[in-house]
Amino acid sequence: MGRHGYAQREAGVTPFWGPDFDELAETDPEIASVVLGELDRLRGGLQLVASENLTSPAVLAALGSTLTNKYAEGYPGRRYYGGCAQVDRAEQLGIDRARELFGAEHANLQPHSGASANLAAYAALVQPGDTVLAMELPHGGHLTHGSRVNFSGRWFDTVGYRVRRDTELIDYDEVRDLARAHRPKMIICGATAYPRLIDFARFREIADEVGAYLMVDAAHFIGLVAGRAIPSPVPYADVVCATTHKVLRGPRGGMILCRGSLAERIDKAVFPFTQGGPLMHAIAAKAVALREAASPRFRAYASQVVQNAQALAAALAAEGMRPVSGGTDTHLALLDLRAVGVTGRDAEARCEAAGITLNKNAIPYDPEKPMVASGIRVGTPSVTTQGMREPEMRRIGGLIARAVRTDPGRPGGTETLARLASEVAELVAAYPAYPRG
Ligand code: DSN
Repeated sequence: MGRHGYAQREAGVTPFWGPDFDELAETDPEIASVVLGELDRLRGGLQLVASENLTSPAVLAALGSTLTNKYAEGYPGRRYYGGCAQVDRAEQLGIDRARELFGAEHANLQPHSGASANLAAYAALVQPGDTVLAMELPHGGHLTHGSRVNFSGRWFDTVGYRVRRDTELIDYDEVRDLARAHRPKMIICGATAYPRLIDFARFREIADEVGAYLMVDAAHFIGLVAGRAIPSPVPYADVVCATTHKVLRGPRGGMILCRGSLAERIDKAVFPFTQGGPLMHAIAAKAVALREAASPRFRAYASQVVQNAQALAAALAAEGMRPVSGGTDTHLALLDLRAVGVTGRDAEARCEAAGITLNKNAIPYDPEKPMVASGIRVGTPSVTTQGMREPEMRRIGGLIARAVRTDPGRPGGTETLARLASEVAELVAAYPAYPRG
């Protein structure tokens, strides 16, 4: 029984049967050591992967609860199983919170992931063989936006738009011209490596001109929308797909917001068309995260995430790493490393050796293959959750620059990276992830 259970029993209320690490350590010491090892990794290093965050203990408690046991195919009040009264409450609370937070007419919290949410949006809005216009992956899009190795590229006739070579911004005129030429049934905007705001009104205008649905893949930035740090796509899109585990800081999972007129199609596309039983523990945890995201504290957090990303991009620019598009308006920056003569792959490995986790990333018109890449992507959701601000971003910029320039194959390189790892450990010790009780 979890440590809270005893206090509750003494207080005369039903004890909470929650996560108990001692049970895990006894039953499966190998997995227990993985769990502890990962906690040490989070506590001991800098987490700069733009699509990650550190969920709250409340979210983790809902995730590690007995709600994982329940089959609940269907939706609140209309399930294919008995015993759903409690999970119905959780899902309805989550739906109501999502609708209120985002001003959406309808919300579906069942998608298991962002990719599952996107699959359901395709299933609801288009037929295999239809034309879909979306951003190319090497220009910042996503696998589900038409990549040939994904269902989207195999089952749909996808046409890709790019960023301009000179500004590295979306070329809205090109999007309009492609839409006029190809008459897509659906246009997708939203990206995984585009640091700037997207003009949703312009996309709406283009979609209306050609009679296309507009789907916004807000997986990366929905948390910034929740915190009112950037404009919302909800008033413009027919369907908004999102994840709940990035800036939004919830459990790993997906979510769909849409117009009321599309509610039935979206719900049927999620279940029964693309998924079976929903993960009720994850849905309850999404509800918790949505409650947290509605707080004034979360608004301050979201705005600090953007300020931190801007400070970090500026610090890296001062070290000779060029921010693609000149900077960022969001939680992430994409850095072109060609001027420092290091590939994205090497930069990622050197940073990892220094206790800094980030990812290599293609830059627009990248001459390198994706597994090598000329750039890195950095994001500030996790470090901002830890309480870091602009001065720490400047320090992190310096640490990244020193790590990137340190070749472990040269004499003294490994020692330099180990010294940098100690500096990183000292910095994060002042802003611990999951502080010890
Ligand atoms: N893997 C996510 C990211 O890192 O952006 C997108 O699916």
